[in-house]
Amino acid sequence: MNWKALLAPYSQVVEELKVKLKGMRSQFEYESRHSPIEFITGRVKPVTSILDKAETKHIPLERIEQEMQDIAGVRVVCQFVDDIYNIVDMLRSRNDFAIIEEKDYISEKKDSGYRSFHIIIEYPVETIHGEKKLIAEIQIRTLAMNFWATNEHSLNYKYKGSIPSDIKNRLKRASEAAFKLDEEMSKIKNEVQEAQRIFHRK
Ligand code: 0O2
Repeated sequence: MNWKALLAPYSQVVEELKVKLKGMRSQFEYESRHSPIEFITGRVKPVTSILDKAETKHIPLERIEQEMQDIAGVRVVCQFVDDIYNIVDMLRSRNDFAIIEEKDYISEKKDSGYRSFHIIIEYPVETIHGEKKLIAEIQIRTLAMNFWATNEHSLNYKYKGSIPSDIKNRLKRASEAAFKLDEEMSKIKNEVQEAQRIFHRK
């Protein structure tokens, strides 16, 4: 498998999506409006992770482009839960890619405690051989959800997917706490935004 050639267009997708989403953020700033986007990150899945996932999900290597949805992944991190749904609405109305699936792990969190909104898109990328439509995943989550997911991801890596049950329980409690934090922050959202506007003007 020529991984370099296979992954090059995915890396272009990630870069293009990052530019476009950062563009949305700047537009909010120019208009002195609260930006629903706190920060954006993106990555192409490392080959070792692709191979691991292909094995656990029984995806034959010749099918990974069709069946592995997160080879290109972009993450949008927001302050408030409402911001997530605003971004989802904005993404739904764009016409530079097609949404093929939405996974709302916020209204229905995963058993692990994971919360996030995933949008799977089909993105047309220009290559030297013409247009290629690639699948990419946009994950949208709050800072609190991101904090939890980052820590849980590290522990999963450390314990190779089998986190001891006492730590798992702690993670579930931490997920509840992150949920509560998001709820409490939503209640004082207007206050926070007003303070941020004043701060921004200075
Ligand atoms: P990495 O290292 O981030 O690339 P499914 O069969 O639907 O459960 P699928 O098809 O992988 O799983 O899709 P899903 O659920 O949308 O998950 C894709 C990505 O979401 C994962 O990629 C993670 O980034 C994130 N994710 C999903 N569930 C969890 C979770 O319980 N904890 C954390 N920390 N992240 C999660 P990868 O390939 O697992 O990992």
